[in-house]
Amino acid sequence: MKKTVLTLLAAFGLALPTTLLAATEVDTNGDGVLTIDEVQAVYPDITPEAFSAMDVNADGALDDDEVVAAQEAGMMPATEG
Ligand SMILES: [Ca+2]
Ligand SMILES: [Ca+2]
Repeated sequence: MKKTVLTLLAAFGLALPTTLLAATEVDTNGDGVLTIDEVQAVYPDITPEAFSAMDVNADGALDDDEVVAAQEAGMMPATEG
């Protein structure tokens, strides 16, 4: 699956930030946003308080922008490669 995505992206000449790839891996149900359950499954150290801090619009899930912002702020580890 991931290889297919990467191949498609390469075909379109797009460079996808590693942060988005990491988010895709964490998003186990593939709905495009990360719930606290999905986040904690990968990052058990992230507390509900930290999750709330990352959930800027307080809708109970992290979208791409929120994940990128959290990773840039060092609140969520960015998985490399
Ligand atoms: Ca999800
Ligand atoms: Ca949100």
